[in-house]
Amino acid sequence: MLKCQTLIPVLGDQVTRTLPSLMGATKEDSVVLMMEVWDEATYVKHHKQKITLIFSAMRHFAAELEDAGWQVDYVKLDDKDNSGSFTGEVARAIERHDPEQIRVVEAGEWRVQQQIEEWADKFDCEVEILPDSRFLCSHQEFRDWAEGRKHLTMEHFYREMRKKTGILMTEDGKPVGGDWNYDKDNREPPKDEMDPPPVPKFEPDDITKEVMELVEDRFGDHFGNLDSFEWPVTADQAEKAADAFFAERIEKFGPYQDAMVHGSDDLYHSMLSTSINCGLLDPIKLCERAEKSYEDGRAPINSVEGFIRQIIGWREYVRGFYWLHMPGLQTDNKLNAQRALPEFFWTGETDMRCLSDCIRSTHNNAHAHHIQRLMVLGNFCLLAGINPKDVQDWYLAVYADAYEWVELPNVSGMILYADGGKLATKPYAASGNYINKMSDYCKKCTYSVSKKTGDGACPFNPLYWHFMDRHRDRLESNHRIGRIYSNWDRMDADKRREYLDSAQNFLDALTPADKNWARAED
Ligand code: FAD
Ligand code: DLZ
Ligand code: SF4
Repeated sequence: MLKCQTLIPVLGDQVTRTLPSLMGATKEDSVVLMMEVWDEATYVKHHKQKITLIFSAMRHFAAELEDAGWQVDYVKLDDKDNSGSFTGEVARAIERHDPEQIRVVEAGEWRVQQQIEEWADKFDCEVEILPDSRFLCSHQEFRDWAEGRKHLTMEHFYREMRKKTGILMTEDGKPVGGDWNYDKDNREPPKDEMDPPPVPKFEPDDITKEVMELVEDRFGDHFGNLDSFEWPVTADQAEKAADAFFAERIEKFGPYQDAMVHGSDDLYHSMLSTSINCGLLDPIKLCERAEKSYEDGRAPINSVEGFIRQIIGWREYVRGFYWLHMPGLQTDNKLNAQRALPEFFWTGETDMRCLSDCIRSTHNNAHAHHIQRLMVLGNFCLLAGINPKDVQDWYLAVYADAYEWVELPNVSGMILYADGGKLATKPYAASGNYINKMSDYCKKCTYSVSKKTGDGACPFNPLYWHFMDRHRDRLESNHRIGRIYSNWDRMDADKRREYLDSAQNFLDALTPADKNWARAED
């Protein structure tokens, strides 16, 4: 087997042509190691489309590297001696190549980083762990920013990132357009005349088809539908998907960012998170393209600023937040939520039309857009008091863009308030009113959104007050939410009882999932 000086392991979310470990390495005396491993494919039972996306992107990237003259050692899942783990595969590769050095980019996830940090002790070669320059803000920079702050407000962090990049900044250091944030213009409900252009879909090629067969064969019992797999799996395809977004959809991205339409899964969203997170697209370049759309007069400031804020704001912020609070974030449960995830999260079988539509999209596409994840699925889990572990596992398993560094802060912090308010200043709790305002779901729902309690009432209505009532001690002193309690106190006692009884009846009738479908059984 080929001997080399440097072994360069490239993980499944590192399929980036300009990956720091590849830059500056010499092709002649390096071997790039890519590994399909059982541990990664099953630490949660990922959606079939997610495994297909990662394996296919890895196989295409390996072929691209080989074409560019790299020596690639690619371990397939079904290779006879595959050990099933990153560390096991690096050990085997060391035997094959006898390297003097391992050069690897830090892992996105805490779990994997723990493994990488053990390599220097385990193996008889030097291990260099490089920072992941595909993010704007390093772990240390985020820690420095967080140091001494009472609250880690995303908006403050975001302004620092705007200044750092100069994106949407004037020459004299002011935000372009005069405001930092145009969110107030980005809350349009859906309109009948909305006609979003279709998102480009990519027919599976032979490599992807082979992976799909493997996934059906080895992961057939995982959640999700593989028939509709059409995600970009190469950098060129991802670039085409980005081109279409900037040509056709960014203009209306802002106004309809929070809109939801039954059966309409993309609307004006970019649908680029799967490509950004595995490394096929450069997030900063996307922000620069968005800025250019504004400068060229092709998109309004509220759309462009909104898109850029999601990326250099939220995306960078949640990553910094994750590394600052791990591993504790995984087990935080400050609201002491103990209920099991209902079965319908896996089957989609519920009369709640909003939830069934979001779960349908999740099952068919391994995707749901942000407001569906936050204000329908997430809001339900918060109000119903579903335990954080079940919710984390579900979100990590079912979305093709899910990696723990981005999923966990969104789940534990943003939707469940399980971190006690470190990320969000208040829980994102809402009654059916909000969903009715921002979607067309309620019109044809079995439940009536205007009915507050009793048979046929939208379950979100009583659940909202049940949640508020049971967490009064913690939430009443929160100045952003506390005044709600004067409305509650103004209701007569019978009405309050009706709300609480309706919610309790609904909760008692929920069927819990018969097992945690996101975890393999021991
Ligand atoms: P767009 O609406 O077009 O937004 C543009 C980009 O902004 C996205 O591609 C993404 O990179 C970034 N972005 C937007 N919102 C967030 C956010 N809250 N956190 C981080 N990045 C953001 N996003 C993931 O990439 N992976 C996840 O596992 C994930 N889990 C989530 C769980 C919950 C409970 C919630 C509320 C949100 C989650 N998000 C996650 C954020 C968001 O829902 C997705 O990034 C978005 O739906 C992806 O679709 P899009 O590319 O069309 O996004
Ligand atoms: C998500 C995933 C899956 C399903 N499988 C693999 C794999 O077999 N090999 C691999 O290198 N990466 C995989 N990934 C992505 C990794 O989980 C991801 O690189 C880590 O989360 C990084 O911390
Ligand atoms: Fe969802 Fe309630 Fe509207 Fe039905 S009525 S779609 S359950 S918000």
